[in-house]
Amino acid sequence: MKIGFLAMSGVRACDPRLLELGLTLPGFVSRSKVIASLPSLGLLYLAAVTPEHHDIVYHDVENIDALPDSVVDCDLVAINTFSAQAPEAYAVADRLRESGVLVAIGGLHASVMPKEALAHADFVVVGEGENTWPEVIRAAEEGRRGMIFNARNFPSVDIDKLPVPRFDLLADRPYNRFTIQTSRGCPWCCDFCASSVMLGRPFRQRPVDGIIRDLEALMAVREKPYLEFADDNTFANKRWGRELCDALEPYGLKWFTETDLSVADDRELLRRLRPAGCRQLLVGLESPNSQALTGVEEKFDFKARRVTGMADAIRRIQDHGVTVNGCFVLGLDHDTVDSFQRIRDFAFEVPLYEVQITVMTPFPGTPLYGRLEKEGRLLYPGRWDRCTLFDVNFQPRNMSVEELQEGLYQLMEDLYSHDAVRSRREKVIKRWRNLTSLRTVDA
Ligand code: B12
Ligand code: SF4
Repeated sequence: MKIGFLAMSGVRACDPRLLELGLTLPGFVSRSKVIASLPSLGLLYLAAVTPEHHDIVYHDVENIDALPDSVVDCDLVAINTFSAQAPEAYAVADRLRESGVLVAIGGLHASVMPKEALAHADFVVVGEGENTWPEVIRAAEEGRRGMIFNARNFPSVDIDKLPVPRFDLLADRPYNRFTIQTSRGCPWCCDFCASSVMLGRPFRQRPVDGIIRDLEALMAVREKPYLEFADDNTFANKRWGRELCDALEPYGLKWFTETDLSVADDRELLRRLRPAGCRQLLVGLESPNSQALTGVEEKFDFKARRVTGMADAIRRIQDHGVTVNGCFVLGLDHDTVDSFQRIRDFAFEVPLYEVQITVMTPFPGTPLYGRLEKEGRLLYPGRWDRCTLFDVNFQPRNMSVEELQEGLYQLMEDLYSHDAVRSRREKVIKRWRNLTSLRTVDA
């Protein structure tokens, strides 16, 4: 069979004002451009477990009206879904099926809405795909259709034995960044988290030599790739994190990843990050107000407990030559209209080199979604295209929808304007110039 792997690229937002703002705000646009050009690692893993006798093609599309012929003439096409692009994924799937192509849909959204997805596909996969995908192919070959495969009914994916993602399929593609995965899931349990609650139980880290094997495979395709780790929380385990840094250092690459604030507790790990190539850590701070965070992380109230000392922890990380991209969620249940000002002040006072603000988003399948649904606070149930992290989809508890939207616009202008970005960054660099070890380095 000829098998296609189809990823949707690009960032999404429905609100036209946001799109308009995004086009003019450099801090926002530069990050959007970067992330819009990442390949789909999930599909590259599926390609890697596809039996060798099949022909395979990988494509990503931003404009779903322009499907390449090499996809349309496939026998079977695998499509990945995030909630925000699920309607587009379904539209593409419908079109492919009309042309006689078999379609398999998987990924985060299909994993929580499998019946919905099955209306647009011949096969739907719930959960991780490495062990289920070969079965889907077999079913396609045997003429079976209309099936939901649940990874729970297959042996669980052994993270120590992940195949090398098929980076070779990207050889002629214009990506500027590439993802590698070092771990799956996260030890924490935030009620709004759409990734680790669905696919990440339990939290698993890969052996370091497996990560290096993948890196070398990637470097055979792109000599000096800029890496983003497609992880939820890379440095949850500090000892393993130090080992990973030691192994990465000789490659002289630059990379970015996501982790929690506890990375700042381990000075030895901090010392190894920059030499290993780490240039930025994205950290979910969510709010500078511990009351707003109470209960958000459901196991140990980890996030609320980290608010004291948050600013110092960020400075400690940045003082090791690694910038912090601090992420804040707007519209938490304890947030009021005053919360926007607190975030703005915090970002400039620390200062944070980079800031990301998103709106609290009830993704289907999360505890947050269930709670807001019960409380009758979902404004657009089923409008998955609005699950962008930027569009307001729920009734906030302590402000109106309009106040939340206005707060987002204003904060975007305040944090992402040329002057704001330059001022925060210059302060970080100035601090570096006073540190002997960082006197000559750049971000
Ligand atoms: C890298 C990344 C991106 C890249 C994606 C590149 C690409 N073309 O795929 C970029 C930067 C483009 C991106 C964009 C967006 N992202 Co993003 N992103 C991630 C991140 C950090 C890692 C994803 C990843 O590579 N995972 C590793 C791979 C191995 O896992 P996987 O993709 O889930 O695939 C496995 C299974 O799902 C399954 N599978 C997947 N597809 C299929 C298909 C078939 C047929 C089968 C059998 C199996 C299968 O098998 C795979 C292997 O086990 C996640 C966080 C996370 N941990 O998932 C957020 C995340 C997926 N992103 C998110 C969001 C909200 C977005 C945006 C909507 C933001 C925006 N406003 O634009 C956009 C969506 C735009 C779009 N194009 O769809 C949310 C999605 C929540 C949800 N339920 O939808 C996440 C979970 C972040 C978060 N915590 O909120 N993102
Ligand atoms: S810390 Fe981040 S990745 Fe981990 S559960 Fe919370 S939101 Fe998800």
